[in-house]
Amino acid sequence: MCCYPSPCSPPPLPSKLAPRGIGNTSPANLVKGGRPEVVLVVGDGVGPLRMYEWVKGTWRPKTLIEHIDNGHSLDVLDFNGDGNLDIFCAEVRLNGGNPKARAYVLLGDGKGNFQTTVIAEGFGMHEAKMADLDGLRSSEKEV
Ligand SMILES: [Ca+2]
Ligand SMILES: [Ca+2]
Repeated sequence: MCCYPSPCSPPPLPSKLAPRGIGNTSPANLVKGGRPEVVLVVGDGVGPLRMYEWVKGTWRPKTLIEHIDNGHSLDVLDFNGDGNLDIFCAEVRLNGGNPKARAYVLLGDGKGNFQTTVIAEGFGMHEAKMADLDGLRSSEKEV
């Protein structure tokens, strides 16, 4: 298992790769093997949800969702219990802004590919996390 900082951890992302505004970050081994990947989303602003993979000495970006509006919630866990890490991301709906705020679950295949599902729309979340509330290895939404 690699944890930053350690000899097997890649260096921090260059600031030019980070999204503008206050962003949420989640490092995790979304592509099995190798070093952990980093998932970034803009917290205060509009921008993409991206995963960065360390490949041949550089961070390779992959856009997972092009448009996220104030993505204040970001979490990585195995949502469906298949052994591959998944991503949860949700937008803010503050004071009536962003009336179609969405929450997403991206089911990973352990190879860097994801199946994206909108699990809620018009229901804003702030700093929401996913948790297994019943111990059955499936995650329920905790807000
Ligand atoms: Ca990896
Ligand atoms: Ca999974």
